[in-house]
Amino acid sequence: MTLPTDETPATAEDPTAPVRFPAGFLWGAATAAYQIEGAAREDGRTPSIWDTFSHTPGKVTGGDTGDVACDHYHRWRADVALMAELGLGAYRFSTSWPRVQPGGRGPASQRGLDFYRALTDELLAAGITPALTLYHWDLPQELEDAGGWPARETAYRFAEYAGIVADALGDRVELWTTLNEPWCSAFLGYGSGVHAPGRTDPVAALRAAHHLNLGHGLAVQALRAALPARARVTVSLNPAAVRPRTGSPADQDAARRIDALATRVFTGPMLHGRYDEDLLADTARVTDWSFVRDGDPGLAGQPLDCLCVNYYTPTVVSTAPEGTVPERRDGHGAGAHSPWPGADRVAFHQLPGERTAMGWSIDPGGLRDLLLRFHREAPGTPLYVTENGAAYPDEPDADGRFHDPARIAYVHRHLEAVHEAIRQGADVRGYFVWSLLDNFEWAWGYGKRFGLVHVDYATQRRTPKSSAAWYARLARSGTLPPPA
Ligand code: IFM
Repeated sequence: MTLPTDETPATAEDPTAPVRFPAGFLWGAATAAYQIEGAAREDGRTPSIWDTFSHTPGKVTGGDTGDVACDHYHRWRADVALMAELGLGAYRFSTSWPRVQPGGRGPASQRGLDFYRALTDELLAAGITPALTLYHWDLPQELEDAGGWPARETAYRFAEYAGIVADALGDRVELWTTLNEPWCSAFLGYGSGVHAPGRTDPVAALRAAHHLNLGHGLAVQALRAALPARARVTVSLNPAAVRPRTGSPADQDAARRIDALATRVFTGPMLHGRYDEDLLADTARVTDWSFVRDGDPGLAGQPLDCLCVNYYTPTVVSTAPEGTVPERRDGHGAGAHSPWPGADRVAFHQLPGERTAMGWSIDPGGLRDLLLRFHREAPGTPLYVTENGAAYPDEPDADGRFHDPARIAYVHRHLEAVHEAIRQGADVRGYFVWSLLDNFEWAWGYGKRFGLVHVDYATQRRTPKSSAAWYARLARSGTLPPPA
């Protein structure tokens, strides 16, 4: 009999074997500027749409804002030290557009750029690879006042900002992401209105989606012009793992329509330089798409060095009768305004079984399927999981420690799914847990905790949870132990 060794790759048939990830696999954690930085009015930073939105009564649970958040703007050095203790190989963060380019036009703020220079230098000194996202939802308010993402001009402004950041940090950052989850920016920001800027106009949502695609393409061009050849340029999408509730043709058609609006509206232009005919037909009664100019989809389809997937929960759909109240796909339940223009007769469902504190059902197979889909759609392109994680209530024990076995189990199961995708041929190069720290969870405020590290917002004390120690062991060994 041959006993498995540490070198033996785990197989689907042998669930007890340790799961070993490829050499060089990047183990990271992710955050975003508005969710952690605070210092909202310091050093020349001007308001973003999230400052305006969070200060509007009724928009964010508890009236929470990102004014202080995790105070990372002042505590970044200690936070990097914490990352080093956790043995992280990489740290994904975003630059705040209104901190770098106040008002979204004109000259850069040297103080803003200095902050990110110091942060990236500290990361590099600690042996942690910086992974920079240019846009994680904090559009300068002035650009929203001028029309926001539904306006074509915003795409050009975004490319200018991308060039500014690349000029300043191109010598020290290799991994560059243009947009984070443009679906949320377009459809939650301008469709259902549960995210900033809170508009509820289906045409604006589709216009925003197009200008995010265009802005991505223009930004890739600006990055290529400014960055050294070794830099890698990518985008972080949150494609939906859509499951029809039954095999009926009607449910399958509901799944097709949601797949078009959740995923192909971005992967069409970005990967293939086109909008799919069925998407255009499904949305024809909302808009004729005349805001798309000749050549735009091709411009959006710039070659990318890798592709990034963010995944939390599956999207289970069925067809529904006319007048069904639409789902918002953000844990906020049903609402008056749909983030799905042209797909109103669709009902959304959770899977039976366990859910996270967001109310999201757990289906690691969705992550595997999305990685394999991107592997098929963009053959030869390396893939990263740039967000995956879970919110849980995380109460301290009598000694003030945070035990979070449910989060460990969640990440464990999703990493098994990543490994399964690798086994089936996907070239997955890294995984970033969401999130390093508990932080401002958008319309949910501070009530939802995703961090490996607990943050006491009254004192800003950071306390690593047991998931942090577990993840640190994983990052050091590259091997997922059998489930506890
Ligand atoms: O906190 C967010 C993050 O900003 C974007 N992706 C999903 C996370 C959890 O909701």
